[in-house]
Amino acid sequence: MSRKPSRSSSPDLSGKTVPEKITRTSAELPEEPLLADLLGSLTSTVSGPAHAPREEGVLLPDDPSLAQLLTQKLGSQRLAAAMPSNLAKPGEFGDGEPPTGQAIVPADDVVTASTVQEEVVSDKVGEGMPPCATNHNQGSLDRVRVDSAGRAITTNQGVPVADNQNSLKAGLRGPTLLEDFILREKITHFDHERIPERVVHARGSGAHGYFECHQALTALTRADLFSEAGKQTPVFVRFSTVAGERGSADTVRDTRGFAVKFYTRDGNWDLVGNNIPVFFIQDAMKFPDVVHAVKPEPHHQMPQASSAHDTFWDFISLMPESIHHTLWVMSDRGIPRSYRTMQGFGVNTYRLVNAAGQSVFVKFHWLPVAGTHSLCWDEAVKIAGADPDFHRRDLWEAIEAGIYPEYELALQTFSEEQAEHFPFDVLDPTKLVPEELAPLRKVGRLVLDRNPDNFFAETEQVAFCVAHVVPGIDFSNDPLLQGRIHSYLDTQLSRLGGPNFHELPINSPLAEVHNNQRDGMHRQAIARGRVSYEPNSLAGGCPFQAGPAGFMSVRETMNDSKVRGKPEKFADHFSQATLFYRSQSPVEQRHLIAAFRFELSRCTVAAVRERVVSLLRNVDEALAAAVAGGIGIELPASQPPLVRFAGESEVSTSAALSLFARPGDGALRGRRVALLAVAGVDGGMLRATQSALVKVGVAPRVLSLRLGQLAAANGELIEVETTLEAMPSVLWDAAVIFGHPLAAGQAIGSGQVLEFIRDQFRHCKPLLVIGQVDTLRQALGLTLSSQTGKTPAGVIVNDDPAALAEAIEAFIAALARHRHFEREEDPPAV
Ligand code: HDE
Repeated sequence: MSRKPSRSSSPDLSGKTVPEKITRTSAELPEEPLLADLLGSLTSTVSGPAHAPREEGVLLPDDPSLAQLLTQKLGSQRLAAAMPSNLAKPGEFGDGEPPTGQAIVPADDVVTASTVQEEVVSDKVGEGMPPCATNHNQGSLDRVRVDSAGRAITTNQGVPVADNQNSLKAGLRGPTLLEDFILREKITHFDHERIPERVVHARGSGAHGYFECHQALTALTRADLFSEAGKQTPVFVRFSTVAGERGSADTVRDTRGFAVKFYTRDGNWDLVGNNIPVFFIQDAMKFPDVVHAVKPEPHHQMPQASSAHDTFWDFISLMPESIHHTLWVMSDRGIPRSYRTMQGFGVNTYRLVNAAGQSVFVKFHWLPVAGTHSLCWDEAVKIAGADPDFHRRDLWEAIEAGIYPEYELALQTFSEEQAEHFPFDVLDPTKLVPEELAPLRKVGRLVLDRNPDNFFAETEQVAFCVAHVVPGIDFSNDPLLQGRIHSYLDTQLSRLGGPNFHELPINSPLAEVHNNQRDGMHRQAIARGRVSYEPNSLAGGCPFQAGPAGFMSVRETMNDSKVRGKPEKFADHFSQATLFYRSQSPVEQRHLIAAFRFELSRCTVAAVRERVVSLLRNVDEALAAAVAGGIGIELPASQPPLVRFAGESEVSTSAALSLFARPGDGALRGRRVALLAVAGVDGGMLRATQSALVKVGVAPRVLSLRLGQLAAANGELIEVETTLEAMPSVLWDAAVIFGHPLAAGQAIGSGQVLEFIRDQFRHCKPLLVIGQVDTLRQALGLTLSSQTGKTPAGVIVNDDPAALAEAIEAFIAALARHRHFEREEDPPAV
């Protein structure tokens, strides 16, 4: 039996050395004449030959177990004696910094062991005494990853299963026996495979990645992840919709969740944000109401994942503070093209705190490097049928293909004094801070470069919690944020079945976890020793209070009455809604109006529809008039606004609020382009187009009516990669149409081809028509000509093989613009 060397110092939570003044070892303490007493007490607890007679004095017995026991008992006495009082106690009073706790390292590791038989080694109990001061229940996910290559099936007890096809029966045609523990274990586990889905944000997709800090931000924050340029911190990100159930479609109109878990050296920080910078409500008290209003109506559980129903608009129209967020959801932000192309926002105001305890307010922003791009509503609806996993698939496929989604983290920081001069309250989550008042500062980048191994174990079981902050990040008094601090931890208790969800591998921090919390459902950590309280002397005071090295809340003077109410500035519900609407381009405004028209057309109660319009009159008269016209009603009187602040620093339009303000880096990686062809296609032109697109990072796929091979005009056989049935128009960003054979042959008569071309056109996607413009004319009923200049925006026609390269170049430029809304019509002619 070999002993491991004792520790010489005790690491604190972040691996730093504990300040010398509080680290003493009991070996340095004066010897005390306790052995004789000890041996006396041993004889009452230990039987066997090692009973040392009292008079034999202090010699350690030959029996190693007894020697261990003696060392433990003696060491324990000394450890306890080394702490004659609780030196930290006086520091608990007054409002100074919390003192660092006392920590005394025992002379021997066995002193704090649960059992002196810890030295016993086995495959199960391990290699004997563990390296102390560590929590082995944490670490990379490698420790729990399972692979069954070359393995036989076993039960959960590891018993090999001889027959995984048949249950145990009394005769081949007889009843199944209760004795069949293998069948019962398998079925029982299956019966319990589901856990409650999230109350909100049930539908989501996740990925691993890292955050890399651009420059040290130590003047602003002591948060470890911002401590030096180039520092990388592992992250897990989950994107989600809000209203729909776990199996609902991705492309519904909704706010999107953008939750990031940073596994920092000082513990986990969860930045649980959305793709919209403001929220519906101003106080946590109203969250259950807004969620109940938007969720399917309780009597018939309809509609799924949609706000287009009476209860939602009833609530919104009575809650004017919600109109700003509602405008954002009705804009194209509510139907993003991809998780890779949407912004993220922390929404609530937080604080950054530096090592000196000084703090500034901060708003967090995620800026997608690929730019902000959205879908068209008609397209989003059709995608929900064609591929309900559209966003999940896009994220997964992009990462698998090495096209790593990337976002810049930008901060808006401002002091309390600056905030006081803003015409809105920064504690009001229905307000944003215009970039004109506080510019964005890019401080790092988030890269998602690894798909999860297992959706349930990672994406479903990940538990984000607004209360997970680290030293250097703190809360503001935003009443919504304050409520969130409670809600997230609370919800995990029922969703993940108890208080130990932090031990699930995806949730466990990389930073060391040491505390006296014990037991509970599904406990995994095996805490060593008999001490589970603080202060203690029997474990040398450990784990001890970290003092100023730990998380310290920003010191804030409070001198006010206990009240329920809102600050006055919270009453301005419309200034920023107006700012948002007026900052949208005409195209975006059109889309927004159409979204209101659609949603309200689905409302069955006329008074609710009218009330929404009466609210919109306070935002913008033209908007209200357009929506009223869209649903066929007269303009109702406007709702009386409470107040409207138009302070000097308020901005009337903010370019950054338009989706078009951030087109991205123009890279085409990850765009889906269809090469629509039928037999007889010009093989040379198809190949030339294909390779030109591959060169710019697009993976074009040959699309036709049926799978198999196409015989090109030059005799070449071209593999069809997918079909119009499997991947209709809405699943592509752009298309190249090889016109001649389509026009000449039977294919153009196919409704699917016509529909494909029509939808590509209607959704304003780039189109390259090679060979025969008649194809388009037939499909769209439009007169097109490359010569007469009548070609609509984003449509490139090429009927001259010599000019193919030029046409492809123009198509690539059109693709980089994503959509060509100049050709959009409402209602659509095509
Ligand atoms: Fe959440 N929210 N929320 N929320 N939220 C949850 O926590 C809640 C709010 C957000 O991918 C729940 O684990 C309250 C704002 C995201 O797992 C729950 C209030 C913002 C996610 C909860 C809010 C969010 C959640 C449900 C008002 C944008 C999904 C399941 C006081 C900044 C995280 C869960 C994931 C999830 C409560 C308002 C974002 C019930 C009480 C504002 C992205 O705890």
